[in-house]
Amino acid sequence: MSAEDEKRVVALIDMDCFYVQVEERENPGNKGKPACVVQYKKWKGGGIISVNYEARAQGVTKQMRGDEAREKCPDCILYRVPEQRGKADLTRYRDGGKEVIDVMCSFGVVVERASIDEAYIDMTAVIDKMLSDSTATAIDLEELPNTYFVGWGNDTDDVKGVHGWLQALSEGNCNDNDWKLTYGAILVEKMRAAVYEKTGFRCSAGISNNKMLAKLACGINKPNKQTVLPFRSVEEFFTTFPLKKVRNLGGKLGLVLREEFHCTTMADIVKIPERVLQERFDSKTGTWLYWYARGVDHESVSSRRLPKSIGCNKNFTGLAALDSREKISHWLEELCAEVSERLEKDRETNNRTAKLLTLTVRLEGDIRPYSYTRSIPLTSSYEKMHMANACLAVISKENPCFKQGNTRVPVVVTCLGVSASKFVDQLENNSRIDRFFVTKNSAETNKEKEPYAEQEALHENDDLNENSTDQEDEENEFVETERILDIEEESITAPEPNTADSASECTEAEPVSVHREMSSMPISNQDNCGIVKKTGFFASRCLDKNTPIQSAKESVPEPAALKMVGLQESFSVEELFPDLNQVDMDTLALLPLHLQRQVLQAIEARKGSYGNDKFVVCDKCKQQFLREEIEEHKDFHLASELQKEFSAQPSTSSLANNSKVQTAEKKSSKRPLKNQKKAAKDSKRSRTIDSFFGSRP
Ligand code: TTP
Repeated sequence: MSAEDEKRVVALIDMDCFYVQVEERENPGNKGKPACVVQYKKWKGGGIISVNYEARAQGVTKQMRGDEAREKCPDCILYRVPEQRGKADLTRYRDGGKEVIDVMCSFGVVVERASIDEAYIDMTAVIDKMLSDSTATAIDLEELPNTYFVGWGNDTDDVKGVHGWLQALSEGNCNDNDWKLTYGAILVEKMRAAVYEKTGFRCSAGISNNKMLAKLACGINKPNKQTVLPFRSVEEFFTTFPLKKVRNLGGKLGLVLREEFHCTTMADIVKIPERVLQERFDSKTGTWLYWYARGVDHESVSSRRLPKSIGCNKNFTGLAALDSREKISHWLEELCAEVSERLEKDRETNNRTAKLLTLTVRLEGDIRPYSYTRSIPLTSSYEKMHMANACLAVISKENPCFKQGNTRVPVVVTCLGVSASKFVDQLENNSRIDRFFVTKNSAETNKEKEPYAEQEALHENDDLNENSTDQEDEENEFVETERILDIEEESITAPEPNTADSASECTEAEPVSVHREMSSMPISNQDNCGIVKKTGFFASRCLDKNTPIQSAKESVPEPAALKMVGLQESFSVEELFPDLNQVDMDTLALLPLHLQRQVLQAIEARKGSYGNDKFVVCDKCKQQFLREEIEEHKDFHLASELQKEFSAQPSTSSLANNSKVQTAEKKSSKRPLKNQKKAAKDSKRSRTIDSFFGSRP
């Protein structure tokens, strides 16, 4: 490990028996008594998902059912996870987790929420400041009341190792990193005390130089304790530490190491040459693993206090498996109703909007189960039926029986998951169009101001997890465990430090898993699903359908002073115009030419997808119109002709308006945006007059 690796001070803070603590806070009279939280109750008292330490002392474990817990410990209190819409309602646990995060954030450290009850903390800046201010002097033993030092304890007078450690510090037998970790430990003691004082919850922590070591250290001493893992103790510690308990090595990568290389501890991996690891995996993963086995992990703690995704899932085992379109549709609605509610609350509280919906489906398959994940762009509407219908459309597309209009599903669904992610700042989202029209300088400034963009790219399936105990559930029993977790990547590659992205990242434990990038169905554009079309920013600006679709050539040329921000790639035509049937031509004219062309092409393509008989060409203006709109449109021509006959003034056609716009623009090129808006307004006004005539042939 280089000095670079010792620069950071990182902690993982994990709540002790979290769900039980949340329940105990609601029922203070029960504190100190053995208790568990169970999910669902029909079969054998429900599945246990959290056990307090009093119950653990009496032999109760998470692997048991409620009834077994009572057999072991008759006094054991069984709290049940509340239910809503036939599934677990985790609101009170989520809210509890958020309270804890708020306390941590008040310490000025970088906080990355990793799951419902865990967060990584990077304290480097705060500690460096303490050390440079020389406020760091002698350390009092009382400042570390619950701290353990790995590799420094003994079985007799210094179990925690704190005496030995502090003595080494006072004798100068230490380096900068040792001081940093010690001050980190003091800070974490304070944070944990504050969490208890403000929320009433106890937690444990691990303190070291990186995420992997901090996580590992956290599990060593629980509950209500914290453990420092100094880098100098890592080598020895790894000689016995099982690799399957190490973050990122619990999945397939760990399996290969165990089965092919016969590694059981981290020290076993150290014996494998880097070249061999590179050959078996790939060059990047091999090198990463080589260093990881030596305690080196460069993954940074990214500032994130809000979850990267909001979602829920439900298992349907045995006879409860979904074997008809109706059942699937019903449960999609239930799941989407929950997600929708939580998204609305999130939008209100955190001023952000999700842009992607990820559907995960597990099927029972002919030979073995398999699952797939599909992503659907999400417009600003969180309406549950929009989402449910879009998901159903995806499932219908995947399932040939649905395509044939068959109501029976040949492959039954055993798990459904719906999760929204890719959050963007609400204000930013509302003014997406404005971002097309900024001057070059402000475009650059905007870019600098977008720390969110990086966070948007992150995606974590923290809501989608299922417990293996589900397999043993009885027929007709809907048993599930829903949990917000820092799910480990299952692929056999080195994890990308903080660049984990995309909805296709969804981790699936099933043998066959199909991942595809984006579905081609924007959520607000799925006519076959009966989705309300007027959604998104442009909905409020939609004009009457009589507006003929003009060619890009006729619209306002791109003013030289207006530059596209380097963000255009992130806007799809669907995002800009969720309903291509109702494109506002004034607004379209304000876009750069190449985008206008894209939109017009999309409109053309859309017409094609309707089938030719849906459209007819007006013999007067040669524009295409929906069949049902053509009569109304002909009235428009009739009215215009009448108007011409009665008036000596030239017609107020849209072409005339466009030329007005161009003239106005030439006159005052200094304020092109204002002029364009004004021109657009004029155009709108005159079209209203035309529409008036149009309605009176
Ligand atoms: P854990 O951190 O694994 O467990 P815990 O907090 O109950 O106990 P401790 O950390 O002290 O050992 O899980 C955090 C919460 O996640 C837990 O309180 C309940 C929930 N959970 C599930 O919903 N399903 C599960 O399968 C598990 C293991 C936990």
